[in-house]
Amino acid sequence: MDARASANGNSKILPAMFRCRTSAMLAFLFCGLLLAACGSVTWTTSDPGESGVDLADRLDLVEKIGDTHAKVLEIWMELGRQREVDAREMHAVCSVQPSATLPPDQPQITGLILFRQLGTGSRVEAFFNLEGFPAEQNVSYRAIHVHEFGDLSRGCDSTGSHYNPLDVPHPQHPGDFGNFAVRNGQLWRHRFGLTASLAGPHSILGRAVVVHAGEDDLGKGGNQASLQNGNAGRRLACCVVGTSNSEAWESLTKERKKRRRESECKTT
Ligand SMILES: [Cu+2]
Ligand SMILES: [Zn+2]
Repeated sequence: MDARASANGNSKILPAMFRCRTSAMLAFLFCGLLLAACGSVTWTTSDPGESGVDLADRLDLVEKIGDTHAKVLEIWMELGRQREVDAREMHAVCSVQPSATLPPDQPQITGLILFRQLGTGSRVEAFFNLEGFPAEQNVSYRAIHVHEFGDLSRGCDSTGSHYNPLDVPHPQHPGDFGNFAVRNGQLWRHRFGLTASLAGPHSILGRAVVVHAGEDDLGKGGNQASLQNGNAGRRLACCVVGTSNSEAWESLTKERKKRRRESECKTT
């Protein structure tokens, strides 16, 4: 068995193990509730002289078992719904525009940033496809981060600081995407394993992504600003992250494959 087959096998075994464990927990819960129901009836019928209440007690027991069954069923269905939510593929898009407060002599950056997450427990991957940087032959590096607010009322200046829900120093913020190489005025990059999330309490949906003029010093600048924002410089362009369907992601995936084929042809 090769490594991929083994990985597939594991991916099938793990949900099966989860189901078994969940079923066992539910069975345990059901038995516990049943015993509690029986226990309460046994206690009420412990006096042998009260034979006249036997039928009523039995009806009470049947009703309690029915209630217990309904509760277990409800829990089971809720777990099923939760599993569906956890496994749902999520997409988001951010349409980058130059900051409204940017002086006209600055680079006018436009483009798309696409996000995909294959379930609430998965890491995010993203496509960055931007243009409008100075068309220099030399490679330059630009920082991109998620900022706290999706407020573009004063251009990128109103997006606040880096999104920092856990109150940690830069560059440990969930939207610290780091530096991106720019060649011939373009930035094209596919990144995996990002710690940002499209779901849950720390979702980046509705927050801004900011493209900076400079390079991120990744917290090694030796000053306070370095531990807050990486001294990445002016905010050139930004956008607000919003949910989307998978169309843009699929078309960019095709474009990526096409580019890869072209570069392979050039090298052979
Ligand atoms: Cu930033
Ligand atoms: Zn940061």
